[in-house]
Amino acid sequence: MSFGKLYGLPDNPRTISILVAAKHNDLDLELVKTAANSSAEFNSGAEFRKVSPQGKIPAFEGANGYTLTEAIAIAIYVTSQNEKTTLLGKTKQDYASIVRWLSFANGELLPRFGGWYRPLLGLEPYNKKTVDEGAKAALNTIAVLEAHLTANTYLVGERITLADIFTAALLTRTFATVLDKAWRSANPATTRWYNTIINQAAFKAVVANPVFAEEVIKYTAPKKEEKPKAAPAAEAPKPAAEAPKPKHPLEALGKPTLPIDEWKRQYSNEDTRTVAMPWFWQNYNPEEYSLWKVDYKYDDELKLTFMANNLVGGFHARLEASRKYLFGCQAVFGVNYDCVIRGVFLVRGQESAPAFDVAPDWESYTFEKLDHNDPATRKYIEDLWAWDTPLVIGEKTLENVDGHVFK
Ligand SMILES: N[C@@H](CCC(=O)N[C@@H](CS)C(=O)NCC(=O)O)C(=O)O
Repeated sequence: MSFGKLYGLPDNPRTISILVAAKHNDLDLELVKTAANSSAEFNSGAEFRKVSPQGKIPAFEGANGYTLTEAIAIAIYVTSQNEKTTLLGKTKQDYASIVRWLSFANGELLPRFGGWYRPLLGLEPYNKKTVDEGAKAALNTIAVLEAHLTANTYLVGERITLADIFTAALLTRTFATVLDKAWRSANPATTRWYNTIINQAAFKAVVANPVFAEEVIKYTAPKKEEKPKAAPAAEAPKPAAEAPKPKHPLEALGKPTLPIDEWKRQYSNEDTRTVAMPWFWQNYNPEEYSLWKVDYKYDDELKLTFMANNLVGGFHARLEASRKYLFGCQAVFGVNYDCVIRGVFLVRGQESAPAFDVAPDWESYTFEKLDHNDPATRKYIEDLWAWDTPLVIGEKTLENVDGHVFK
């Protein structure tokens, strides 16, 4: 029987730390995939807020009703379920030192490295000066680890403890993005230690293919963000305030008999397979709407699944101007270095371009109109919208790792 639910994401470092600790104890935790975004719909909901008052992950809900937030607290709680665990040290001093490293990893290392890689990943606004300063602060902080591990095999005592598991887990994204080859050869002690920890069976069971960045990942500005060259003063355009607000081309189609918001409500509030989809097929009017398979053109270039997911999130954010005319899901299927982005959208009207060309990166996707009368196509649409089915491409079965709903 499951010990409880862990709300989090499979590639979220804090979530990983708890899953590995649980694995060490052979404790079964049910991972409930929950966005790392306290304003997301599920995170803001009253039910989740009972478990996680700030709407953050990770959050724990025991089978016995006990709830807990804060990664350190959850990791200790899960580890201490095994009375004989060695992961919490032998003495009071060991235990205090373990808590010291948990706190250092969670409160010093992770936020500083996040300040470096999050803007590079597009998760926070990019500003070169801030990122450079973030990098410096992060590297100064991890120097503490390198010094300690030059003199010690593990963080506390002579064997692996929760301090090692937790700190290594919190560094998974850091090694995947900014602690590149050059840094690793200049910091052999941390690199040796990290390799030892991630190669433990319990760690491998959670992170099968840990990623090592060859070079620090690069920030690439979304196309439309590039500022146009300054026009000569004489030709300066009129201030935007004077220009009339352009109408969306799909406004010309008038009001549909099925308001898209009604469908979005069904989708959000009802079980997708048993209630929402039957409702959709009953109410779908192909004269007012069309259905589209929307796939990423450059799957071969995708590397880490969370970066692919980030790409989808950015695309959806840039579709904002068409929110009244679109609904859809796009998901990342596969594993790091072998993943694809697939999606299905409901679009007002019979063309895809008017709804999608509000996003500068829409040309990175292919748009194929779907025939809703075909049973296999219907199943594909349902699978993509229900999030519960892996994608089969040829001989390969790719699991649904993450994604975004545009609604
Ligand atoms: N102090 C908390 C921090 C939790 C936290 O910030 N979680 C992030 C993901 S790692 C999150 O849910 N962020 C969403 C948000 O702040 O909106 C802990 O140690 O568990």
